[in-house]
Amino acid sequence: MIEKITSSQQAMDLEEKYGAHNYHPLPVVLAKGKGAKVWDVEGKEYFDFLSAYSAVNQGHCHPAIIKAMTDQANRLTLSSRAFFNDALGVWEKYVTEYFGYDKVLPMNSGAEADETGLKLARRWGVVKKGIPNDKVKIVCCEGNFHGRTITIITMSNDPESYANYGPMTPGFIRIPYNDPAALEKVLDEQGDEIAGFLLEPIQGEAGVYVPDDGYLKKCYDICKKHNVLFMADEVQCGIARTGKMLACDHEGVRPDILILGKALGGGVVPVSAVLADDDIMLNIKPGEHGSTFGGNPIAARVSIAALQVIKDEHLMENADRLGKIFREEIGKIKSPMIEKVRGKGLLNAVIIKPKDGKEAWDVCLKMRDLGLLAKPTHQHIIRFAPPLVITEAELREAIEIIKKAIASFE
Ligand code: IF1
Repeated sequence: MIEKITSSQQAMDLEEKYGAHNYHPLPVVLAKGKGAKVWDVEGKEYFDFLSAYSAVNQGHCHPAIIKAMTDQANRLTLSSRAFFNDALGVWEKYVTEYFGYDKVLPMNSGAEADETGLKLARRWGVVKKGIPNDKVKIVCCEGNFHGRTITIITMSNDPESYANYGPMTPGFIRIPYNDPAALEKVLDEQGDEIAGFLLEPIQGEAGVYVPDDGYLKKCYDICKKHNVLFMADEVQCGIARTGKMLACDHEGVRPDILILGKALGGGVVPVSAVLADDDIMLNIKPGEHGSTFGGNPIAARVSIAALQVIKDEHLMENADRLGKIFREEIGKIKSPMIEKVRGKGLLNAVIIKPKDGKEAWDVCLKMRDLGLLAKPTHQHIIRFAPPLVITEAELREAIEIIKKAIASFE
């Protein structure tokens, strides 16, 4: 029997009883979304300040993206890569010109794109740099988040990600983030066996950790000196989120391997991708990598629309301008609970100092009651990342809600 949801509680009860308990969601049940707003089952309106972890940069149910999906869905949804289809090549040309690379490899989730990036780097290291196949290594960073597969959690130093999942994958070296000297040291010592350096230009899950100015460029130059690929995971901080098309653009760095996901599909269907030039991309030969849905016609058409919206609606500029207002206004809040606000563009976070036993989770519950949805990462940090289509008026209204929520704990 297919249940009809008539209350939020009913929906939460179903998930509790029948769903795996692999999340601890904020107690709110979304039923509708439009632009920067969402509504729950009872019709209460909220500002969405998570944007599905930056997958909904273009706003909920953007008409142009939905139209691209429905038009294609009524023609051909999936061909698999066993055959060609009349949408993938169009997307491949569009997206490689959009970001300036020779080739693109389409996947679905961000984790799959990161795994693909790791395979491309290792393959390049073995066949082009001449690293022995059983010795090839990748350098990654403390505090990273690149997804949830067993190889990816191997890179993690967060027990919530890696603990008790059995043996990890060999071939990874982790160094401190925001520390070019640490990269220089490991490449000086082991560079001959290192194929790539993988990092998030801004660490999202770690709590919107923005590295020092110049960090990306210094690391890029160190990688070039040691013939190591610079690999940027822009799954969360890419696609205009930080006020530039890519977070690497703030420093004029062009990654050798660019990893995209989330808003690449406009928050409508899963679309992820790896972009690279021929010298890296063409080392994977036909039949050596792929996925059932990777590059499907709906994903291709939706992604073109999703990327076009970013340009047509000047969402980079909007993110840059409104992000500055957000950090300035939140920075003015006089409260012992506000320890720090940090971020770039509309990827921001506020570090909450607990007060009288109340912490970030309680602030998020209060903001929910007042009509704004956000969620803590790592207990004391609240990430604030609204859709990039938010208007200045909506942003200022949302800031007032944040102020009111904080004031309620005074
Ligand atoms: C969860 C975190 C954010 C990502 C970066 C790759 C991926 C992600 C930089 C993998 C995904 C999501 C996953 C989701 C919650 C969310 C998250 F808290 F997990 F870490 F945003 F910070 N690279 N991040 O941020 O992409 O396979 O999920 O499509 O797993 O709880 P995915």
